[in-house]
Amino acid sequence: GKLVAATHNKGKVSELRDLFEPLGFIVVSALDLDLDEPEETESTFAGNALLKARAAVEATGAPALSDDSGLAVTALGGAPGIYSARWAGEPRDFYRAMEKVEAELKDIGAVDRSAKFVCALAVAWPDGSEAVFEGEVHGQLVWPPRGDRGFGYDPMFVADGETITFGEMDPARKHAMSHRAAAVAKLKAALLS
Ligand code: ITT
Repeated sequence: GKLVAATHNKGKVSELRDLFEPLGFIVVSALDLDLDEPEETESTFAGNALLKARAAVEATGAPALSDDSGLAVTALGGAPGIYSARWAGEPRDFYRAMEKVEAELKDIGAVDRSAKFVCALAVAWPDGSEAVFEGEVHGQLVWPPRGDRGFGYDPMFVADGETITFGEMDPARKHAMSHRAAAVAKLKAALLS
């Protein structure tokens, strides 16, 4: 069936397509449909994901899938967290956002460079039912950033057990280990149970 990817982020649309089309869904994005972007007023990834999925169901009448995600840096108390997109400013410049992470780590003389990506995936159906699933991937931040694949903070993130950044990694490999993949695995398990 048709599934609306309730996101305006091209990197997410392409990852959600890769992850859901093999399951038989036709993924149409909020960009394709020119949907309004709801204001993210909740204080958690899960809350914002549900808010975006509900808004897309209301606008389209079709089932919707949303993704709220971000980078949580241990030494920065979990920042930028739910504000990860906003740290890039307007128009979005993720090099600047990565520089800001690095500058804040430098300011506090952080030795701990651990971080995690978090992804909350929400599904909402026209009958009002909904569900949300969270996934994480832990790693270390490197400077300078490396690689031009992926999106967002990928060029400064090396997942535990890896030597290259998500920005250098083959997308299929990133999809097999990412926070988004972990959330998708939970979602699949729930939908198929
Ligand atoms: P939508 O709300 O329209 O989905 P957005 O980009 O505003 O798009 P978020 O509010 O969830 O989405 O912000 C997520 C940010 O976290 C995203 O812009 C990236 O900077 C970062 N992020 C999330 N997943 C990532 C990934 O797999 N790799 C790198 N950065 C990621």
